[in-house]
Amino acid sequence: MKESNKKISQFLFYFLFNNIDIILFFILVFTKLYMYSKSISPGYLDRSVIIPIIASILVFLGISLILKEKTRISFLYIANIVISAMLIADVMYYRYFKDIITVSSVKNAKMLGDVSSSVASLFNFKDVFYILDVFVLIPFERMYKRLKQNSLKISNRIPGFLILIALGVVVNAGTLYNVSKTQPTLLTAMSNRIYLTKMIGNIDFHAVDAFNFVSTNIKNSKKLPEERVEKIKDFLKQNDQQSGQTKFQGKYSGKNLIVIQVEALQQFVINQKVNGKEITPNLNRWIKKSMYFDNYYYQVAGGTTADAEFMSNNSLYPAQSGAAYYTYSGNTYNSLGVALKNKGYYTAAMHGNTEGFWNRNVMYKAEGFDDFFGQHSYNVDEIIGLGLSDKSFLNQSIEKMEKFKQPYYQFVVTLTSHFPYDAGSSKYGNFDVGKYKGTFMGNYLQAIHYTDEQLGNYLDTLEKNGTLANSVVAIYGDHFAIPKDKMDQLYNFENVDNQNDYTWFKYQKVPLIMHFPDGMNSGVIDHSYTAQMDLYPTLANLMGISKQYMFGKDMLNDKSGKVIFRNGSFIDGKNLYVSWANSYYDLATGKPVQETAKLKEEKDEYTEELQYSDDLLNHNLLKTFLNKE
Ligand code: GP9
Ligand code: MN
Repeated sequence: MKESNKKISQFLFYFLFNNIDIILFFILVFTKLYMYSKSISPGYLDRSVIIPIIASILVFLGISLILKEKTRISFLYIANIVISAMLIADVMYYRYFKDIITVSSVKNAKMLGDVSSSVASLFNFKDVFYILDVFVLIPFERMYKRLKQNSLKISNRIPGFLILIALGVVVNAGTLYNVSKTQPTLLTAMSNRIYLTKMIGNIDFHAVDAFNFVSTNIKNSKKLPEERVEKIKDFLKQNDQQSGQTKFQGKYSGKNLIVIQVEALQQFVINQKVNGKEITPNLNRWIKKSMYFDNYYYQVAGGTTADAEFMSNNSLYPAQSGAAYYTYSGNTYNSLGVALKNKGYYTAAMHGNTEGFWNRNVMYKAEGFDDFFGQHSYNVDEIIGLGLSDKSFLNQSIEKMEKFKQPYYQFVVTLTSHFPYDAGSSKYGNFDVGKYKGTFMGNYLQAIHYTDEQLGNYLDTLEKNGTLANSVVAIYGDHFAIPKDKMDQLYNFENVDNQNDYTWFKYQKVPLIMHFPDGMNSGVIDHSYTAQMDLYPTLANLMGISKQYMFGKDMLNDKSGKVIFRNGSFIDGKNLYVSWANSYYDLATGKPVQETAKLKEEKDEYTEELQYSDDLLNHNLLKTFLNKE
């Protein structure tokens, strides 16, 4: 008995002695990663993150097991240093941006001026705990390496290596698969990095981010043949002069420009009633004093809100997958902000959510904004849903713009009418939607009614204080509010029986309202087919900027009705092509149309146009084009 006890304790001693580096690494790194996950989840931490945390540690341990013992000790020690340093950087970045560091944000560090200048002030004494062990362990690491022999042969090291790596990889892949099933675009578009990190842990997040970065770079590393570059340039040159007309050119040169992108503002709510009351009484009122485009389509893809911003400010198609705001944030742009800045404008972007959401903190710099007023720049005194309420946000924005140097370009992105439409279900939703109360549709109507009221106040104040007499204003919705899986509620609300792809498309419009200082085209409703890609060329013409390298059209001069969607669907002014069904409809009657040689040609041409935009983004061609001028 005694003998066996002795044997057990001997075994334990040797086991501990032989593996203490592994055990310590596991305990320390797990504690740090878990501490970090807790720190970015001030409200509630989903404990299931423990699984990917452990799985990612297993991968490190697996790699270490293939190494000779002395090397293994060094490897684990250095890995601990690297992970600790990464966590400290992440903790500090989170403190400022409420977001996670990405490879592209580091690469574009110059764009993060405001945070790099205050690194010291972001450091908190508590952060020392993430790295304290590294110093404490210095003598231990040295001594242990001296005592330890490189006794294990490679054949003895392989099994442990294989088992741990396989376990780590399989469990991690499972976690990522689950995320991609519930939120298909989250891993590639990385819209909400905090949420993603809370689900998959810090190490997995950085691995996915690095993977995205490397794969985009590999994809784009092949140089584009010179002829292709020239072809794209020629196409854009021709497209820029497409209409051959220059009506209203420079008409508002020197005026301020205010662009308001409204969250989930779909067109069907405009001039529509529920329970006998107007849903958007304020926008309806302003439409009468403005020019209104009632066939304006949203063209967003994987980047939703960010895509709407991207198109409106650049007239470039959204990325083929993911979000251009993330994947192409290191590119050079000829944005509205850049062009107006070159004309001596002050440029500011404003949004009541955390700065890092949709990578805005990086992208706004690339798009030529002098300042980005995100959540940090506001007094966050009222939160609804994702962030600062539109009411507080717009009121504070007025105070800020009063201090702007004129002329200015102000780009405002609202937030409260975002799904899950909390403005509707909360105390703010006092709008009586009758029988729709408590439904998805009812909540949306209440939320958009709330935002309409805030926009009304905003515009009324700007009118009273004289701003509008000196400014061009454009207001549009970013994308759908009612997703496809809730289309029954939409059709029911709109009393639609004929439910086909044509009908679905008819409802994928957002309003575009343009208000001019001299009341030009006030009350005019333009029915031509237009879309988000067309905003920049139209504004460029009005503000006296040359239309250059834009895929969209100037809506006031080009009535071709051409609209191309990211999935290959298109409108050519007469027909609608639905790419997923490979079918055509007559736009006026809604009747199906057979493919003709001309339609086929158009289809190929428009597919090519999307590829031009992809090539331009993948190879940062605007940098080349602009440098050559
Ligand atoms: C968040 C907001 C929402 O800041 O813009 O983006 P969305 O989920 O609508 O794409
Ligand atoms: Mn949105």
